[in-house]
Amino acid sequence: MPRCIPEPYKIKVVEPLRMTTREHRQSCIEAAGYNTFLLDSKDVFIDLLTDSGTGAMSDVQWAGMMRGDEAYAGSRNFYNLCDAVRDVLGYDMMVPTHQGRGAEHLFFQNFLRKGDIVPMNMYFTTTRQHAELAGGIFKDIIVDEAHDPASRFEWKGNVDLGKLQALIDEYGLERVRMISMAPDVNMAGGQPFSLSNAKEVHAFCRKLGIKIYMDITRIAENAFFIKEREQEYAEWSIKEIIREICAQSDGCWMSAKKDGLVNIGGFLAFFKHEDEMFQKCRSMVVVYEGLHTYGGMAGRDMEALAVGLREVCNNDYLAARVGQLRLLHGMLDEAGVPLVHPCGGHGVFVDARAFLDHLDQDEFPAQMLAAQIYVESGVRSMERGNVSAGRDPETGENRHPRLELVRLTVPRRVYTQTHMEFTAEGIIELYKRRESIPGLRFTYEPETLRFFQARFEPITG
Ligand code: PM9
Repeated sequence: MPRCIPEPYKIKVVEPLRMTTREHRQSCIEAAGYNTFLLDSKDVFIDLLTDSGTGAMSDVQWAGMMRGDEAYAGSRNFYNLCDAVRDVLGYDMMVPTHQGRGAEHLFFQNFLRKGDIVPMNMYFTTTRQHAELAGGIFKDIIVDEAHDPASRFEWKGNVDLGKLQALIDEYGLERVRMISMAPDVNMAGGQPFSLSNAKEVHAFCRKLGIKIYMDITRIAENAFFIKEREQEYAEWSIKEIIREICAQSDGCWMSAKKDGLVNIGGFLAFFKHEDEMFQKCRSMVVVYEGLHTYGGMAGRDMEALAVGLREVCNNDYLAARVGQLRLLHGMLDEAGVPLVHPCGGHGVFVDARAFLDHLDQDEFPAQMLAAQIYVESGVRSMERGNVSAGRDPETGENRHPRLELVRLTVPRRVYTQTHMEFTAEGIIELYKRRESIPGLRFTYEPETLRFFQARFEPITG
């Protein structure tokens, strides 16, 4: 078992968890149409559905909540948040939003022209949806290794500049006006890019006048891997690395519910030379989110985020967080459970295609595996495969991503080592009887972001 790294905090408030029987969980998953998003939280023992908005705030953040200035306009907490964004990330201007997809909506509506190509280091569900709604066409420019769960490559989040060049050759610079680069790439298994890759991408794009907008949702976790693995930055502080990452971009959006260490919130941020985009987004935020000095967040939420952005720069916290993930990853790996390697920054990803190798991808192995993990132990996880990828808007066919994964997403500062051990035990038990697990078929398929609300039934006989 990997050595554990103690958390640099102690527990002050506890929230009871309820263990249920297997029979109860079986009836719950059937009622939920085999979709873990449709389970009620009260029926879940350990909730590894997502790390989004599920973290525990610190005493300083809670104290900040009491300092919420709930004025409609010009709340002092807005200015505190602007200061934190400037200080930690380096961006000059910020537009608050209620969460990440609010920022994506404003960004793509204001930047894209119909038919624009949107190259990204792998898709993310809501990001691609908003790019497509604004008339864009998503293209994957991540390195090949990212699509191979077994590859031990340490920088699976890197952009492949050859793929970007091929898009420019095919569509021309008029249609490739931006790229988006996300740290700790979610759908690839929480895999980081290196700072040297970000710098190469920056130099390449600068030369051609292509803008770089980053989705910095999990930037601190990526910064931790850079400090750990990229010799040149070993002595840099996490904050210095974060600022250096952001310096490779023109602007960003963030779902603050992850590395912002808060339960709700998001924003767009830009450097000074992006004043036009900033003004456009600031004008539009009042239509969809709220006034430009709160953008859908309460004053107290902005204060908690201002504190969270500074707190997340603590290397000891990040070492313990990644250490906890490595513990879970290591226990499963030792038992032979197929996983995405190396262990990522926000979750442990099970290779469902290899786990249930008797199923076809159109029998939704990851969806079924997530359902079975819940029935086995009350642990809720999330499908990140065929269902999440959705259908190609042109052909109407399932997209069939190479990665068919179940994500065990660990909320920040919430669970203990024992919870990780319990989670591993349940999955290892399930692995021993994997051959008996059947596939699924849709009974209801929503048109957009289908993974949230789809329903399924087992394929029997
Ligand atoms: N991520 C996650 O669980 C929550 C919604 S999808 C199940 O991973 C990135 C990289 C994200 C992300 C959300 C968003 C959208 C943008 N970029 O959820 O709207 O991981 O705050 O952010 C989720 P919001």
